[in-house]
Amino acid sequence: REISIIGAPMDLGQARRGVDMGPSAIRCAGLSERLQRLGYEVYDEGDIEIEIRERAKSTSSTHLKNLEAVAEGNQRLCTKVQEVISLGRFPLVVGGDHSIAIGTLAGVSKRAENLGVIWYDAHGDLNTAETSPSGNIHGMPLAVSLGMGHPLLTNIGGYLPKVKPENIVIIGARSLDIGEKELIREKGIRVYTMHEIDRLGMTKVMEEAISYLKERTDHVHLSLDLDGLDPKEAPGVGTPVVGGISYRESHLAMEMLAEANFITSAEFVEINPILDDLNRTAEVAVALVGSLLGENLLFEQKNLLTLT
Ligand code: DIR
Ligand code: MN
Ligand code: MN
Ligand code: MN
Repeated sequence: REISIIGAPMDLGQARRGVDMGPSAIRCAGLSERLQRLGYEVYDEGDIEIEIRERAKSTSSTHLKNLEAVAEGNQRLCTKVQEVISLGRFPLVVGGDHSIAIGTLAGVSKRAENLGVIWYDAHGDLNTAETSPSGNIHGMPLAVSLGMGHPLLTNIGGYLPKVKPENIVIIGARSLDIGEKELIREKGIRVYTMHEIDRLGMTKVMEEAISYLKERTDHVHLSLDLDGLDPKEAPGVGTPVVGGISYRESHLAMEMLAEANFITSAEFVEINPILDDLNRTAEVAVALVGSLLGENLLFEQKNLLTLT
């Protein structure tokens, strides 16, 4: 019943300025008030220290951008997430670019041998140093969590891998690089692309995803990249891709996850307020957090989720 908000103002995993202001934008959109209104006890842990871009050049010979600073920030995030978990609180991480999932997953997966992961994203984030077309680490966190990638990233938390391929479900994919497609096939990762969402409908997609994970685990992390939604509804993201998941489909997905009552940690990432239309994308994120944690349109408060 206790939630810790952890801000991760990371912008070093990608090229565009402003995504480090995401945690602030989400707080402005009323995140902790929204959760308090639902009846949770909310602790804002403040922000993890992240190096500023001007000081974060890569020193080693790698094309991975800002490698050392991304790794250091993620190690700090991992430690903070573990501390929050040891206090019995639900870690709710707000970004920052998606490279922070490396630290979040390092922090949450130690307690669960079979952590499930829902990756709600337009992208697969399954690139490695070899396959990445950009050198941007925000395109790599899911591969890193599988134990693939630069050792400075895969060894965060001091163990690897963090997740098994059969415990991952990707939802909303519509922009996958060649190496990512190969990895998906090779590892047998379950992916619901926009094609499956159009064809089956979000209800069926979520029913399948939930029963697939329920058979395997009772601890599931939600990693939600706001670019999974359509840019018409969530414009404040660095790498928008047309043809995305709608606002209502996303609420439905969150409400079904609330009913499944197996989400034990979550992160909302890639909100970039300087690319946004006012603070709309952060407001969407806060509304989705509400649905994920049991908000109901007809009642002031529904049953609180167990969260542990
Ligand atoms: C692309 C973009 N696949 C890359 N990835 C993004 O750079 O690896 N992930 N935008 O969210
Ligand atoms: Mn992503
Ligand atoms: Mn994405
Ligand atoms: Mn438990």
